[in-house]
Amino acid sequence: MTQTKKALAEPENALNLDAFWMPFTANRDFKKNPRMIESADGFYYTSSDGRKILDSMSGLWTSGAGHCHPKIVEAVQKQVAKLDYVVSFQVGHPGAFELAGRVTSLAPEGIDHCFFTNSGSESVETALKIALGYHHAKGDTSRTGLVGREKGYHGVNFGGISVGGLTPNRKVFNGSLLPNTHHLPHTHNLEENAFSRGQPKSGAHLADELERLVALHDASNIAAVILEPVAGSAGVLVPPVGYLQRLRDICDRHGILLIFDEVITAFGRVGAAFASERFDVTPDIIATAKGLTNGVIPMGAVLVSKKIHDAFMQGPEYAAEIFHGYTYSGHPVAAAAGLATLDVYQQEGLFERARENEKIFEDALHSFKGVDKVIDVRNIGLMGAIELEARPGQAGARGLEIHKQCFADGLLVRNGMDTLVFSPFFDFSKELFEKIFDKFKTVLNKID
Ligand code: PXG
Ligand code: PLP
Repeated sequence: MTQTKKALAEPENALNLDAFWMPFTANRDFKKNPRMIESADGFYYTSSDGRKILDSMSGLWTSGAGHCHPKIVEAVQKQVAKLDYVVSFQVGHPGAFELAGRVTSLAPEGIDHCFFTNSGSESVETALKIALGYHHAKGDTSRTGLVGREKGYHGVNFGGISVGGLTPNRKVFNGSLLPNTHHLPHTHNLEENAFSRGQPKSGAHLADELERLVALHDASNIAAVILEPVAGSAGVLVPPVGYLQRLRDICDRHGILLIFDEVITAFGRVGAAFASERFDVTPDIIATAKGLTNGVIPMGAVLVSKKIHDAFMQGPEYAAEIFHGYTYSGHPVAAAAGLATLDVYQQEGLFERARENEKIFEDALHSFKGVDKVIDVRNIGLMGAIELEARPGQAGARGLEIHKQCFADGLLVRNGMDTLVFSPFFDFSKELFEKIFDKFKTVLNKID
């Protein structure tokens, strides 16, 4: 080790900020004035300088049941002392099987099987590979095309950014994206739908763009369509009335699989176990992560229909049916966190609490209609966004400044460029909603 490297490893230099290259962060700006969190409890974080910070984002859409929930903490502590790790290739442990059963029992009718991953990005890659493998298993080997949507977010791996539609996440890698990927238009339309409460009225016809892609490429070359039922990262884009059903119908007509990326929307965020349930549209595959373990231990799950699973179950019984899996698929500590999380959701009636709180949240958000700089407000379940006009030539600057000022004032809000995104805890009280939006209003008035 060089002298400098040794010095960096000394405990007194633990707060050297240089080594950690932070993800999705303006690193140089952050490190000049770091916003550091030391601990969490319930709805609040505590910062390094000892201030309580109200979390308006439930982590990163992850922790709807509240931070450091004692039942989940206890389950994790017990499990890590009992069985820390075992691979899920050719051996197993009961927790993963139990969790797969519990998760699929919550899923829509016919979605009966569960493949474990460690993140949303891995769930997306897994879902896309299962879709391709399904058609291959049926002898439809030309069905390799994948259709995503503009403004879609499907994680950061190569498959996910290929079907994803957020330009900053794609542009540097544009020459290396998966071939044969196509995009539906997004549904964001301020002229027709600004300030919609819940599902916008206009836009179902945009699903028909899938027919155009089929006409151009032929259905025999298209494996699957993937989309978020409600786009989260793009700033809460709610599906227009009838849009998802129309996509389902077109997929059925042409033998195309429909994948819902429910990494954000599953496990209560839209007041139901899955957005598929809320919108009454059942896809063939559902990608999940985040709320599966309340964010406590990284874990994702891909849920698939019996039809898809069974198509793989052929060939000699001694052979693996899918050559895919992660070192940590079905990790025992993550599985324990998942089981405890599902218990908490059920015992505390948290999906119902999310549904009950939807109206309070909606009214609080829409009270910003008509406020200076606010150009749209949109919401469904406990997902909400307030979109601000960008400063001329400085897209994102106003949003970041608001995020920083809110943090200084004891509120964590997430900005995606100039859109402020809210994802409250399921069991919030009316007082806490008021607290968030009073603080936010004060900051909004302060920042030009
Ligand atoms: N799909 C969707 C729909 C997501 O929201 C992922 C996949 C990827 O999950 P992992 O666990 O690999 O990050 C996500 C993740 C934001 C934001 O600003 C949201 C996510 C990630 C980063 C930022 O809303 N969601
Ligand atoms: N890279 C190397 C060299 C590996 O050995 C492995 C797994 O064994 C991986 C990547 C994949 O890691 P994971 O299974 O955690 O996704």
